[in-house]
Amino acid sequence: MPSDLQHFVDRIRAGDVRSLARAISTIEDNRPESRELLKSLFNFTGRAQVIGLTGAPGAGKSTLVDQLAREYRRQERTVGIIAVDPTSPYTGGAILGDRIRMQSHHADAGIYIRSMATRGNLGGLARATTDAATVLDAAGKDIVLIETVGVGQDEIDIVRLADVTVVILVPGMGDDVQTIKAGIMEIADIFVINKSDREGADRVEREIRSMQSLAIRSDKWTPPIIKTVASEGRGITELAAAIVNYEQFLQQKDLLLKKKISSWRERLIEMLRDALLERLLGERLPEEEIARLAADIAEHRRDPYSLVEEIVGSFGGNIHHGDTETRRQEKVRID
Ligand SMILES: Nc1nc2c(ncn2[C@@H]2O[C@H](COP(=O)(O)OP(=O)(O)OP(=O)(O)O)[C@@H](O)[C@H]2O)c(=O)[nH]1
Ligand SMILES: [Mg+2]
Repeated sequence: MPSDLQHFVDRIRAGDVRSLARAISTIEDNRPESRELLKSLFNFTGRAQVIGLTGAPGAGKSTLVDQLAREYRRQERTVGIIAVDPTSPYTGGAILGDRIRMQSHHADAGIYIRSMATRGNLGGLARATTDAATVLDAAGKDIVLIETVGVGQDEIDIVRLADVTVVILVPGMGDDVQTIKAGIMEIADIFVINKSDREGADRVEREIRSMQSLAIRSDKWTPPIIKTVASEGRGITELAAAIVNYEQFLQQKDLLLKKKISSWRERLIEMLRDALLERLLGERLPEEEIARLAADIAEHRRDPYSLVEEIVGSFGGNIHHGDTETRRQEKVRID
């Protein structure tokens, strides 16, 4: 390993705040050096407990994350927080509020807070967030909390990769449970009804219960429902205890490793898809070629089904050093 990379890795492992910031920016921008970095960091990961928290805009996620972080600090555990910026513009004010609220931890070296920009490239967000969690894990954070707004598939993908997924609902949003995307209800290991100081918390609880009675999870876990008032710090110890319970359940049943294997399976497929596509587009099919093929299809000179078969079929093992002869043959096959 080059000595500057070694030094960078050492700084990150020591939890140096500026190195963490730089590492995550490199990942966020998907710069090539981020891969070398992640390769070196991977050996030092696998210790942190990653907790994903998701819910509708304004549900109180940041307030809850903030309180949970306090709770973990009381238990003398170090915490990394990744707040994935919501894309919806109307939550802009709340984000600013987050930053100010979260400043209260600023003096505490045991907490590192980072927000991830969506950068308009949603596909890369799940990758960037999980890789950022890897960095915080390598930095020795005991707990990594990831906050996302549960509005899109990408956000669901992010929290699904966490060890524990907390779905936050609030009372008073009409037929809340029914209108919340089915996908987000299914990923909950723990439900939180935040803003339980408001009317209707019991009704939300009943709705979750009736929904749960319809679908039994394959691991037989029944997600508990925890009522919180995050703004007053109520219900936070109960939530922390529910997280411990779930962890213990996973351990007893030997499910933690299974869960990790299944999420790595998904991540691996995603990484392969990205890498193969990048290579395919970069080496074989430049933008003009894609445009030309697309025009061929649009004008019915070619059918897309055989085209894809041909391209994928030609994408063999000689990607690295495909000689001109092979390339020419492949070109003939494609044209
Ligand atoms: N009444 C009440 N208000 C709360 C509670 N928890 C949070 N809030 C308030 O709800 C508002 C939104 O809280 P946030 O923590 O910013 O919510 P969020 O889900 O992170 O919001 P986005 O990140 O913008 O989606 C703030 O004004 C909080 O003070 C609660 O338990 N009860
Ligand atoms: Mg927030």
